Amino acid sequence: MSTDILTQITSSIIDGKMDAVVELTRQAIEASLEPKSIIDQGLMPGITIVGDKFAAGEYFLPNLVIAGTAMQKAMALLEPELRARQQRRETVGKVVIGTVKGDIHEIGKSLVATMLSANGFEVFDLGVDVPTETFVTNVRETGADLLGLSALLTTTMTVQQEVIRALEADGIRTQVLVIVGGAPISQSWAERIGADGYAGDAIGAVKVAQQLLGNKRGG
Ligand code: B12
Repeated sequence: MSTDILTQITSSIIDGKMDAVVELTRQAIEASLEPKSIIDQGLMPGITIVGDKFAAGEYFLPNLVIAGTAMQKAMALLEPELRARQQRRETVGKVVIGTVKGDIHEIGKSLVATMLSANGFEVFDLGVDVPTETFVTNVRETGADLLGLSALLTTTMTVQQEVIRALEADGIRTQVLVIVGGAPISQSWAERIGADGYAGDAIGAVKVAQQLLGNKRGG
């Protein structure tokens, strides 16, 4: 019965049945399943398959948005349970993310934040139109491993460079890995401004984040 609910959670994520994901998660909690098992054996396998299907061109952006939102809603139910059990999920790393100053494009940044969170990162989403100094302060205060900067406008992409300079001026650039993204952003832009990584979509962002952190920890 318990494995049944978990399997159903997995397939509901894959099929994009958002209400079913939430309802099954609620049922699993009521059936006293461990929150950690619900995440690791129910939700995670689903979101991983959705990511793979997106990468293979079999799924499209709406699939990713729906699955990500379903996962986020289910996690909102599970977080209090985890806290009550002092069983907070081990996080892969801390990420501060936001859309740079002057830019209010939010959808892509939020999708990247959701996918990182779904993959075990602790995410501090600062929102949109984020002042450069706010990025610096939050990186310092959270002790973030990674900083994600989103920019959708050719007029705001230069602000990514400004943030990197501000981190340098603050003396914390070496403590944090910076990844950049957004429609006008490219690998060569990332290299030019001294960012550590670039990804063109949310799945790529997760891969780059995992790789960079693996390298950092591996020495
Ligand atoms: C929706 C949209 C809006 C909405 C935003 C709503 C919201 N709440 O987000 C509204 C209507 C508000 C808007 C406003 C404007 N927009 Co607009 N907008 C778009 C549009 C159509 C889609 C953007 C989007 O959400 N895409 C879907 C998401 C999922 O994709 P994405 O953002 O690219 O994100 C993915 C990747 O880039 C990457 N990624 C994103 N962020 C990050 C971060 C990291 C760290 C990493 C690793 C990866 C990553 O992963 C994401 C997920 O796959 C684009 C066109 C386009 N094709 O991009 C124009 C576009 C970006 N907008 C444009 C413009 C000009 C504007 C305005 C200036 C219009 C105006 N004259 O007022 C204003 C700007 C306001 C401001 N100051 O920011 C231009 C930019 C042109 C340019 N080169 O500068 C575009 C390209 C349209 C065009 N072809 O002219 N916009």
